[in-house]
Amino acid sequence: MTRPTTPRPRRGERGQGKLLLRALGGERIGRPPLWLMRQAGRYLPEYRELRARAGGFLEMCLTPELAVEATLQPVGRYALDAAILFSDILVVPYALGQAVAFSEGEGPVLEPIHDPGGLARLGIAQFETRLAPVYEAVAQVASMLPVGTALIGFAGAPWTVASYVVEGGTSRDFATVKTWALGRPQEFSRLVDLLVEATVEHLARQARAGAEVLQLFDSWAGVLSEAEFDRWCVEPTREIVRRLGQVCPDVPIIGFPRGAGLGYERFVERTGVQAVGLDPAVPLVWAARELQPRCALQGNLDPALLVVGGAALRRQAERILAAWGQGPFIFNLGHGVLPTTPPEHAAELVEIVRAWQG
Ligand code: 1CP
Repeated sequence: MTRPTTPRPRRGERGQGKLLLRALGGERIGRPPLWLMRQAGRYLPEYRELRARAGGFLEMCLTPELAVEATLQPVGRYALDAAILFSDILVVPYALGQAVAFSEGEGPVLEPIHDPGGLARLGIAQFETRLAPVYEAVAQVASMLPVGTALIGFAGAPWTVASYVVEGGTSRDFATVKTWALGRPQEFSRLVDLLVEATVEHLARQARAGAEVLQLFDSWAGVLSEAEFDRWCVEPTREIVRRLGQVCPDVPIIGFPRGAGLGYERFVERTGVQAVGLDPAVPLVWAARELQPRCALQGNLDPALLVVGGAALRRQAERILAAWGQGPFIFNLGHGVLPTTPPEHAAELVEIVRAWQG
């Protein structure tokens, strides 16, 4: 493949020269772009310090100065090719009217909803007002990023967000949400339809405020059987991608149906995403052959290797680069940075990827 010369990007230009956007445009790049899921977070001492000052986690997401600072922390520390907005997938149920809290050490706690009575309490009336600070944070970050760094906005995909809405927090077996989805699918689809609408709104607003790429996190897609995966992951994602294509056609979308296994293939075929995020279990050769001809790949280093560092980190990073660096590819982890990660290991990874010559 020939490599077109890159025009030098000017500050504020809606960046054609940015490596991330070039990879999402289907280009194979000598040194792939790199960012890390959950790149802002507890493994960084400056994040822990900010978090202690901020008080609650939701307050941090909804106070533009704090969200902006957290977003910029990893970008200031490492030479990453993208910033991802500091926020959370659970701001959507919060803005729909559900009580959402983040308790220290316990993760998110929501007032669970599992029937039409509960559904009736949710609505989009307050949505834009409640999330206005998030869009303000996007606009501020967009004006502050270094030339060449792309800004990613995000949301949870409907199935994953529904799992928190229904279970009331993190689940081990997804028994309540699956019982609803399998037992009363017509009723459950009302929740999913509402989440599709809210997600489109939320992502379109981030794009309008300056996000150049959008990622949809379907972190719990891997617990669904084949037909359910189609109905609650693939189809809602396809609808979100279709609707965003009407309102912000130039903004590429990365889908991440974590744990989808062979289902990744159908996800890529049906949804129309520009890139797919792959978890660490996905075989490298299979993905290069079956998925990469259709869209850009993103992933898939095991986050535990970033905790380990050294030779083991280098060996697997180079395997991934060799397997996927020949096509459109964005280097990333296969899931979020673990809180126990030594910050210097992230710097090692940045060096490995930047030094790679495909
Ligand atoms: O106390 C703290 O500091 C809170 C820890 C934390 C952080 C740093 C939470 C609570 N959310 C976040 C930020 C966050 N969440 C980002 C920021 C941008 C980044 O740097 O990447 C993003 C993209 C998310 C997305 C998110 N939140 C997902 C999808 C990705 C994934 O990890 O699977 C999910 C499932 C959530 C829910 C959530 N929020 C927070 C926690 C601890 C959880 C997960 C709990 C669980 O495992 O169920």
